[in-house]
Amino acid sequence: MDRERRGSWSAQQEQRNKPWTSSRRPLVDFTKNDWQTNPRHDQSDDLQEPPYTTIFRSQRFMRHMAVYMWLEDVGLSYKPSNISGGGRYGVNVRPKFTDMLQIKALDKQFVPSTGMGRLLGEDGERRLVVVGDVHGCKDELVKLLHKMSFNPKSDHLVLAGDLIKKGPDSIGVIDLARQLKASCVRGNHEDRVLLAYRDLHAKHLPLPGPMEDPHAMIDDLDEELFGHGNHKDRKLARKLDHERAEWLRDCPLILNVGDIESMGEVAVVHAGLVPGVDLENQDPFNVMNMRTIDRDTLVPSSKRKGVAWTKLWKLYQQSLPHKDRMTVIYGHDSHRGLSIGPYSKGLDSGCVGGGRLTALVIESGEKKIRQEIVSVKCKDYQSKESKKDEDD
Ligand SMILES: [Mn+2]
Repeated sequence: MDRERRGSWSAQQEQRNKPWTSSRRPLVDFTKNDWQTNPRHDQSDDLQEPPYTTIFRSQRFMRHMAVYMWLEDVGLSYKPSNISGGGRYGVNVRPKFTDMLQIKALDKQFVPSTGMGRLLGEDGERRLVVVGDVHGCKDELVKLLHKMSFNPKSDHLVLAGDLIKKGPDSIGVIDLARQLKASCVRGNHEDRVLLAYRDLHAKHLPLPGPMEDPHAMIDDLDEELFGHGNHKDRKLARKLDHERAEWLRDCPLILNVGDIESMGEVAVVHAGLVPGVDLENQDPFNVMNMRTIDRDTLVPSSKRKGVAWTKLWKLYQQSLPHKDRMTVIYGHDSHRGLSIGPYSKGLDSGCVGGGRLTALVIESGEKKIRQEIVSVKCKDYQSKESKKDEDD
């Protein structure tokens, strides 16, 4: 079918009158676009082809192509200048979330510092300890803190999201974190469990899912087939009491640690940040789920395949003056595992699946800040099946 006939309204009607089963065309073909019906769009102008052959033959074009292909080759096709000035990517028009805290600033007393005036702890230098995805592995968290002789009076613990789910003792991890007065950020698993918690305690139940009897009683939420969320999220949500749920809800999306010498401004998030977008405007879904950024469109994605967001993050930071650079500490990507770069520190080393639980320890000092990685081996709490199915 030629282009004109395909786009014309009468052709669409004709197609529409046929039984839909006989049509092999995608549904999008049946929608009517403005350019198809509005005479303002003069098709003869819009569709006129530029003289491509002349462009292709020009020397300047050939030269640009050669440089572009070289940049592609060395992985530098990303142009930071595209996203300066407040940023354009990853900023969706979205509703304001009222039950989620976007940013929290870490109390100044916990920020590692240098110089004679720095605060000292009970047993010497103060430390900031950031731990990646604990996923309910309470024993391992205890072992890790023990290994670094963690002292809650001089050290401060930050959990980089996904404290809960998958592992044996999510409630125990929350309780330990509260007892240690730890800071935290919201991971994709906290987010889902909090949504399930909200649904469980809502005065009005959400509409039933497609697999559910619309007259089902509340007890049927036990059914694994219930159309909303995941039964594992609901199972944990049911175990949460009001105080624990409130504590989780208070974990911000982004913990702004502040300036640390030699690291610049430091932020802790669960999955990642989109380069060039202010912290206030970072999209919550991306912050909790992203792993890669599409090289062509610069759209962030939770997919594993593609360019790691940290690669573009690093290029972007290097394009900024030193004083404006930012380091992100994150978790979420157990497939990449421990991943320490100059501007990003990835700490999810797959504890719950039999990997390690890892901490980045940042220590104050008279002359300089010290950074150290400490980790412990974990038991394997996951079946082969759930390793394949589950998200980080
Ligand atoms: Mn995660």
